[in-house]
Amino acid sequence: MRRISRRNFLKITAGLGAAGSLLPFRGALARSPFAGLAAPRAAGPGRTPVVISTWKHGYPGNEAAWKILSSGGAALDAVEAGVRVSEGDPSVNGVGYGGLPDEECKVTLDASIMGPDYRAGAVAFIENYRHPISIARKVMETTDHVFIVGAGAEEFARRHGFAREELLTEAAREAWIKWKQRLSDADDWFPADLDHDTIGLVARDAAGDLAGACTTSGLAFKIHGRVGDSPVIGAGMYVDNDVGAAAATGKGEEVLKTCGSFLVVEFMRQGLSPQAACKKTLERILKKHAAKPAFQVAFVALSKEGEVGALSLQKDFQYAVAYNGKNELIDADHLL
Ligand code: SD4
Repeated sequence: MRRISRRNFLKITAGLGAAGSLLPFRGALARSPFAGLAAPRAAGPGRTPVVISTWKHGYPGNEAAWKILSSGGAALDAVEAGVRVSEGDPSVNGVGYGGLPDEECKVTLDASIMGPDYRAGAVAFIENYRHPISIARKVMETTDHVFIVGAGAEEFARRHGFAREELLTEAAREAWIKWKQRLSDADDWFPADLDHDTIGLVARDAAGDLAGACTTSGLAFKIHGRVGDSPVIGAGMYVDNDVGAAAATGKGEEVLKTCGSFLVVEFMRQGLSPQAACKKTLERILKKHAAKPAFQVAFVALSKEGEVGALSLQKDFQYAVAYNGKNELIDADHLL
């Protein structure tokens, strides 16, 4: 996997002609072979598949999504398959199996999914199910509800045949013990030294339809019962098939208060590019804080036309973009 900085990326893309204007990050992507995958089936100008996702594990997530999109599959199937990769990977400590536990050493998971037909499903505060995204999809497809939480969501999953399992890995348990040992009066349930990991992944298929998925174990060592932005439609993720899609990562409380992903899509509706929409949304968050915040928030966004954008408050946010048979991990620009 090759990483490029945004600055280099901009250099690479400088000089692309007008024909490149619909293509997300075309120059950069053209340089990175996306091994073994076929070229997308384009359905006309502005109708090629695109996937964008958060963090470095978005890269393998994009691959799984791309496999579906490149064979003509639906964006909804692609986003579910994409984030399931992180959910099943124990080395990703903010999602699914291997996710860091809450303050009671319980792994509680949140997820949301939304399709092009304005349907959505979500679960939150759910334990012992590795793939909450698929449970969220079941909520969407088999009920007229959108959001089921806690014991009710677990029972819903059990009845639909999802397998219960222990999700706390040895590494996550040890991390919890270390956190416990270092607890002090100054602890605010927000350990600054842990990476964010939530995967938000949005995609467009060859038919031009959009879908999004977001899944997380939430903030490490959170208060038992705490739910962040990720499973909340419009906060952690949002799709409007007429306009665009967006997903968030970082401190969920800030994204919740801003209705972050919804706001990104609304700014796109007003005519902003995905990049400008992410920027304006992050500026909205900044405006509400007198002092320079220490927390991280980042967005990825995708327009109906297939343009992508990504931006974070703090440095060290990475996102992955798959387009035209290529996949690329990119260091995002940041506001602070
Ligand atoms: C949350 N937004 O629960 C999530 C955490 C996150 O990467 O994004 N971590 O607040």
